[in-house]
Order: sequence, then C-alpha cells, then structure tokens
Amino acid sequence: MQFQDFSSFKAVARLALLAREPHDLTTVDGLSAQRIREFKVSASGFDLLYGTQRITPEVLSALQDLADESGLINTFKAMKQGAVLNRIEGYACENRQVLHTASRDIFEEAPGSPDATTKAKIELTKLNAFLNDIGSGRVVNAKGQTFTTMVQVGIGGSDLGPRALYLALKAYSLPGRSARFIANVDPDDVAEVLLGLDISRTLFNIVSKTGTTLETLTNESLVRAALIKEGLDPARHLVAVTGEGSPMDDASRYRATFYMYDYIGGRYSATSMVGVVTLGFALGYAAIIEILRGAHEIDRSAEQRDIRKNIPLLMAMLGIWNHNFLGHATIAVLPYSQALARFPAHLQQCDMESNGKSVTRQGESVGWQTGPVVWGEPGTNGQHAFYQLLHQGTEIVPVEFIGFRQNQYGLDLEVEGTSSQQKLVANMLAQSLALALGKRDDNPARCFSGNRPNSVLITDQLSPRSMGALLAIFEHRITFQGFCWNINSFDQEGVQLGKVLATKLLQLLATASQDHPEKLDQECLEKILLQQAQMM
Ligand code: G6Q
Repeated sequence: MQFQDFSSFKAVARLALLAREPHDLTTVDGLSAQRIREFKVSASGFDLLYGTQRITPEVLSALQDLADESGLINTFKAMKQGAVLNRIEGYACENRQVLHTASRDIFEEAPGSPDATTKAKIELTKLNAFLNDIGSGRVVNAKGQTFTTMVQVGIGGSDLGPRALYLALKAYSLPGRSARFIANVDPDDVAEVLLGLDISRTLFNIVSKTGTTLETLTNESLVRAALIKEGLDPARHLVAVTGEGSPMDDASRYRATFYMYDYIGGRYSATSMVGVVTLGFALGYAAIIEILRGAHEIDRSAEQRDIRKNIPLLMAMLGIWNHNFLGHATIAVLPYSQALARFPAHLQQCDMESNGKSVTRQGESVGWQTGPVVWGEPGTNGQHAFYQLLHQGTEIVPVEFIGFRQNQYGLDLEVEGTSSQQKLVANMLAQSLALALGKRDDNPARCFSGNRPNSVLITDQLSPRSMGALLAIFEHRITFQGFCWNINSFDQEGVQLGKVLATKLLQLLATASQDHPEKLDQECLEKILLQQAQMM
C-alpha cells in the first residue's frame, strides 16, 4: 500500500476545476427523470438515490479516478486481511491491525483474517451457550428467578454503537426482555437507570476494552454498591466484556467474561462482543447473527471498484466532493425512523473520532480539509426544528437521508387517506427535493435557493439484517474517506490531553475539598484552574 498526499492526486486537480461550476439542480431539467433513474445504486436491499447531488457524469468519473488513484479498494481489502493500518509511520502509535470486519466474516469458508474470525467464533459460541443458559433457567438470580433486564455499563465506543443498535431493534426484543445503558460519570445517569428497575432480576454488563476507563469503573462501583445494598451478590449479577488480560479480566468478579481484541477499535466494535452480548440478551442469538450477516454482505460488496456499484465507496466520494471541493463544513444524517434516534450520535463518534485528524500517516501536517462535523436527528421531528437553516441558512449542509418503506411494529392507520408510514416517507422525499430544487418567489423571505446537496438511502424495513448493513455502510464510508485523506482513522490521540488534565484536576479538587470540605465555591475552582494552568 502506498499512501499519498490527497493534494497530489491528478483527480484532485480535475475535481477542483469541475467544482467551479457544479451541476445546477434548479434549472428546468436539473433533476430529470433520467437523472433520477441513472443516479441510483443498489446493494444488499438498499437503494442510494443521489441525483440530488451537485454532480455530473464527469464529476462521477473524476471521483472514480480519485478512488482508483488513491488505491481505496486495495487498502480496504488489505485492512480486511489484517494489514497494520492503525499507525503513523516513524512515531509512537497504537500500531495495530484494523479487523472489525473479522467479527462478521463468520459466513465464509475462507475469511479474510482467519485467526481473528476464529476468535470471534469462539466468543460467539460462548455467548450462545450463556444465552441458552439464561433462557433455560440455568443462569438465574439467588431466588431462582430468570433475568429480565441487561444494563450495559460502558462509554464512547463501548456505549454509542450498542445503544444505537438496541434502540433501532427494540421492536424485535424477546418477550419479557429489555436493555438499558449507563455511560456518563454523572451519578444521575446511574440513579435514573436504577430508578424503578428490579435489580434482583437484572444483569449488569460492564464493557470496557481496556478495563481502565474512569467512567466505567466508577459506574461499576456504583452498581456493585446498589446490589450489595439490596443484599444481592454482585458476582451473580455482573458480566464483563473486556480485552484478554485487562485489569477487568478477573473471573472471580463476573458471572461470565467475553473478550474483544485490540485490533477492533472502540467505535467500530458494535458487531464484536462489545455490542452483541447486550443485543443477544435482548433480541436473541438469531437476531445478532442476522445483524452480522447484514454487515458482512456490505463488507463484501464494498470491495467493488466501480463507485456506481459500491454504496459506501460512492457515499465516501460524494462526501469528499461536498466537503473538499464544494467547501461544505458539516454533514447532517437524518433518519426518517424514530428507532434510529441515536444512530446519528453513533456516527458522530465514528466519523469525527476517526477523521477529525490534522496529520498524515507520515506525521506531516495535512494541507487539505479532513473530516466534517457530523450531526443529525430523526425526521420528521427535525423539520419542526433546525430544517429552517438547512433550507435558507447561509451555511449549506449536505444531507444523508435514511428511510424505510415499511414500519417495524405493523401498527399504522390511514388518516385522511394515507398511513403514517406513507406520510413519513413522503416527507423525507419532499425534503430531499425541496433542498435540491428550491423555489423562486417574489417575496425574498420565501425564496429557497436550492442546490443543497443530499442523498436518500432507502430499504424496505429496519430489521436486524438491514441494521447490520446500514452500520457497515457508514463504517466503510468513513474509512474510505480516511484512506483518501491519508490520515489514520483508527487512533484517537485527540482525546488524551483532556483525559490527563481531568485526572490532575480531580486530585487538586480532592485536596481542596479536604481543606474546605464545606464548600467548593467559585474562588476555589478558579484557584484550581490557575494552579493547573501554571503547571502546563
Ligand atoms: C473509540 C474510543 C473510545 C472508547 C472509550 C471506552 O474508538 O477508543 O470511545 O471506546 O473510551 O473505552 P473502553 O472500552 O476501553 O472503556
């Protein structure tokens, strides 16, 4: 693999020229029927409609050249086969393989990275046995009652993806089962989750790859204290997901321990034990296999070189067109599905922690824009909130819409001739068109400039399989962009400084509150801040 500076690619110069006159969607045939038909790609049951992007066939072919020149597919295949891609050449770094795809490469006779997939299969077999024991009443509480709730305690990558997936698939929960999540070190997070929970019938799943995360260990202590207060044995109620040999890898403290490995980054870990233990408890083992199957289908289809056939690759290149060439600083992910309420938050981490970087893989400063700001909320709620800015604001925000033709619960009603699901889908398509085409009006306040780029990703239904596929589409969209920008999308050095300072400030705070236990007033906080600033 040869990584090269983004600005050195021939296709970059060509795209910069083309960006001087991007396609005008607001002209009479700016969005023709032929364009809508042609600018569509389908894979694993998903259609991506991208006629509403400001692209021409020439732009598409230059984006294809950029994908080829930057060797994206070769690097992606090498990643799946275990290349050490989490590294910065010549500097201290994590220096690891990047193998989240191995956790779902379980359907192939010859997986890309056989050792990693064998380990994934071993953990899945252990999990299946554990879930069977829970289901058949062999794993029960001290009174012999079955467990009904699993509370996942973890933060960042050990929370956001699993939580987003659980909420997305809650409709498929096993009867009498549910999951909750605790992440924040804010004690109110724990208190609120424990409120009204029958902890005697709850399993707490403590998830930390490193086994050292302050928030998670603190919350584990709070949970243990709550169990002891109720006269319950924590070792009977706690399970762990952690790295083999981590400080949390201690069988005496947990009823069961599942492993995840250092070649799976936290934000890419939803399909490893980090996500599937809680998902398996709530949805059942068959559902998690479907999630893995959906993700694996995309892992395979993402190997195609042709951007017109490869959804994540095309989304990556369209994102680069909008960000690097048309100059749009942010991107909104707007799912028209209430169940996907936390999916934008997961993508925010996955994208911004991966691609919010300023040095190349060789440790040089980058001379081009890297990851955009990512944000989003479900529609139609957002339409009554921030869409004003999307339509008429001075900041142009490219949008990735996500929609489904059918709902999950099958509960719907025709009101005034249409069902709620029809209203939902019609609203999504209307927003896509309104952003792209705009509207002229004599009243300037009622003018819509249009030419606001967006795509629509749509499939039949949000199910375990399509959720797995959706997750993988976005994971690969993000990593393709990182490869193209020549940055390491798999480390997170940027979160270290704040973490280290928080530990030091905590010590100062503890000392100050020993001296003045009665109050931590403004004067005291200012003194601590100044003390710390002078030490830096
Ligand atoms: C993700 C990050 C980060 C991590 C959390 C939790 O890619 O590395 O969000 O997941 O800091 O880490 P632990 O799982 O080690 O507790």
